[in-house]
Amino acid sequence: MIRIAPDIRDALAAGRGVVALETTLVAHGFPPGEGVRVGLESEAAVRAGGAIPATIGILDGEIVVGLTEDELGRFDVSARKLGPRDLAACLVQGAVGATTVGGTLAVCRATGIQFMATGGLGGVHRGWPTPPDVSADLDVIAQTHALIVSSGVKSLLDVPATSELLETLGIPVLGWRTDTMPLFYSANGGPKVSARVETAAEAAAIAKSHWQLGGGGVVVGRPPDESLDDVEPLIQEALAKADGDGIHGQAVTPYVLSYLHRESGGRTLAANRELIVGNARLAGEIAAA
Ligand code: PSU
Ligand code: MN
Repeated sequence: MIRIAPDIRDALAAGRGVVALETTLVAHGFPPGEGVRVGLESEAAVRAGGAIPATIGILDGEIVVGLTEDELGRFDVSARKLGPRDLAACLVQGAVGATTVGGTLAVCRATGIQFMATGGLGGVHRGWPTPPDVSADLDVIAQTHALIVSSGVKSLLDVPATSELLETLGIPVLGWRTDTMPLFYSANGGPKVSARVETAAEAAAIAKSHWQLGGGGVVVGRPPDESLDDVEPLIQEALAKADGDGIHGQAVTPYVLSYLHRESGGRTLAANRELIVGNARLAGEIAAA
């Protein structure tokens, strides 16, 4: 079911750092064409950090670990968005499938990949329990021996509730040179992290001892280099619009992200691209450490 590119297979066998990258943000997080560029820049950033990138998605009935540039080009808006529940149906039905954080980590678990980078984690959607929409990302993170670098939880969600749930699930949230969880586009105002880290070696050592103690996923929250602190009113507008347009479930996040990219005059798009590439670089450094 799984095809692993030779360089990744060799790196895993030799115990070198491999960083998984997802394809949902490529297919559904950016305007057409832009997502592929972000994916390729992320791969280069992982290499610059000292590790091997492994971009993951489903093509032609196979889970591909280490997509080529041509293959990555097939991940457009027509791709299915794959949470962990969606992998098997996509494989059997031969569809193009873009993995979320949860879908990607399910593949990490099957292949022994221990590191991943993304933009923002899924979590508890605002308004819980109507609807009772909690991203499958959280459950898979709790169950997987992997360290995920993100800019915290996407701020279109209920971040304080997600932070509580991360604690309940026993998931450490390490602040990268910060005491608070980054708020995706913004560095400021998030809930407290469980511990602050200053170096890649420190983050790697904490993950290693967490795993030796039988723990699962570890989140490293890296604040965006340039903080956008005025996006909240736009987020509220976007969520109201999504509700009015009858957008639910898996479609909410892509709808809101593209609304923000459009209505902010491209500011959130630039911020999102930069934070994803920066997270990939840091994940490469931690994986190498
Ligand atoms: N980070 C981004 N853009 C994205 C995502 C993360 O900057 O589009 C994706 C990830 O794939 C994550 C998903 O798993 O959003 C969460 O979607 P949901 O809230 O529907 O579970
Ligand atoms: Mn959901």
